[in-house]
Amino acid sequence: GRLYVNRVFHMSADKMFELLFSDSLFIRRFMEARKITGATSTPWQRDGSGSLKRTLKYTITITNPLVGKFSTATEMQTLHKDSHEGQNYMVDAEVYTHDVPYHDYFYTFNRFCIIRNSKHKCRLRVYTDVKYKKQPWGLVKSFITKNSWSGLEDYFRHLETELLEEEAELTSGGGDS
Ligand code: YK8
Repeated sequence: GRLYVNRVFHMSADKMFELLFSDSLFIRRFMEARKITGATSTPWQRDGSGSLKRTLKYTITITNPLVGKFSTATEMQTLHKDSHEGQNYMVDAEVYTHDVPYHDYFYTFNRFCIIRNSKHKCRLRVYTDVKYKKQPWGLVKSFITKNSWSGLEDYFRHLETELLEEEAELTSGGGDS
């Protein structure tokens, strides 16, 4: 896998979690900028092991010329039970893109770690991996992997940029940060 984001932000771990994993203005605007439409989400619900789970569905717009312009996607998120409010959060997300070529072979695994640094600082780490449900022919596999990495890199670089913007807005004028 790859580590796409690994940086300290001047905001609390709670704030970071709220920005990324609730129906925040931030995430709504970000989705709009990425042309991700029709997003629906189940509420966070506790499973047998004590973790919280939710399922998101949306349509993504794709810029890769090899692929159709849109794809529906399903994202299953797990907030691990040892995530302590105000401290650290770990969210695993499995993303299935249903309408891209070879969609039945692979999915994407994203792990978000939000680690409290101090009252007003946290570290965000996003680790990503392309996973295979069945083994494709070698050339196909490298084709999928290569095309997935480029799309993911673009996405997470953009997310990091927008988070830095948000951080700047939060720390300017706020006063008590
Ligand atoms: C989520 C992984 C692969 C896919 C795409 C497919 C290439 C198909 C390969 C063929 C277009 C928001 C990606 C990047 C679309 C976007 C997905 C996003 C960024 C040519 C063999 C959508 C996180 C996420 C996970 C997986 C990404 C797809 O929050 O290359």
